[in-house]
Amino acid sequence: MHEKFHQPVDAAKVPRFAGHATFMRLPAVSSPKGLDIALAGIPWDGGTTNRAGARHGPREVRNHSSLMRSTHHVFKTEPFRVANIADVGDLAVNPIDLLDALRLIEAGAAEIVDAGAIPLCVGGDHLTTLPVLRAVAGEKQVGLIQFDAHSDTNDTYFGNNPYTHGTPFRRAIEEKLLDPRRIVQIGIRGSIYAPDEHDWAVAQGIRIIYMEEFVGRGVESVMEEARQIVGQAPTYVTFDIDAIDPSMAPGTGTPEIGGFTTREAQQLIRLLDGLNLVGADVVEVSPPFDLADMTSIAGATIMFELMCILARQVERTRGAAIG
Ligand SMILES: [Mn+2]
Repeated sequence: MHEKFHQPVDAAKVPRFAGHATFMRLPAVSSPKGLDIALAGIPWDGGTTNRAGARHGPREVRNHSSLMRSTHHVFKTEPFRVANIADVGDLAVNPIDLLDALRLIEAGAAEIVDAGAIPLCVGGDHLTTLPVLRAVAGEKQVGLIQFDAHSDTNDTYFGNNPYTHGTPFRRAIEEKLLDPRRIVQIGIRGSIYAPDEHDWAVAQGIRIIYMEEFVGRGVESVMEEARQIVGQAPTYVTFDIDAIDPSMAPGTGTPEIGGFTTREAQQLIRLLDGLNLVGADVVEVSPPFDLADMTSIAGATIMFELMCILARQVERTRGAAIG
């Protein structure tokens, strides 16, 4: 049967462990033109303050994304039939020059946005989200739903260095890429540097939902509030794999116990359905610290869940355009 969109390699014909490792076993394409959703790697961890290794995330997530099948079992959505999706490769990076890396990543993300595709990126450390936000925000500020153990709104590290994976969302607010009143951070926990560490973020209007509050309220209640905060205006979703408990996702740079189960993570993402998303990412998968590939598998599955949400949005938008 002729398909109008890119299709993954059929696992009934070529086993999952064979062939080229691309995201979701989709074709690797050299340009995002014609795509609805562009899957991109950002193999860069130059913003990491402690345990480096997330630069190896995209390659291993590609490998383990071969476990994903064609249909979302809850929505019954077939993402590859309702949206044109492909692996656009890794965005260019520079492992020894932080500012050049940020420029290169922004340029790569801008190519995706300019082609009219929605970027779904795999980091890389969490600083990789900043140049992607520079590309997607454009004229208008966007909202943010952030699943994370850490707020990532600190000011500077090691003297006056403004760019680390602990600072991206402070920079994004200063650069007016994000509307801080439309930011919600979910799953924040762990020891902090000082009692007032989150005061700046709260003063900007960011809604921080600590893990303790999440445990008391549950998935539905928290996501109902998150959806109200971002509304129907353009919103970016960022999923730091350290939001998940290190017993289920140990391969990450800054593990914090007391995290989400992988099942809660899936439930949280499914409740993003119906929002107006301009991009999404999964960051901080660090294969050198992984055990039995469990973090890469979790990362690939989170990516699949996000891809299905984006595909459903593409389908809705296309249906509205046709009338
Ligand atoms: Mn983070």
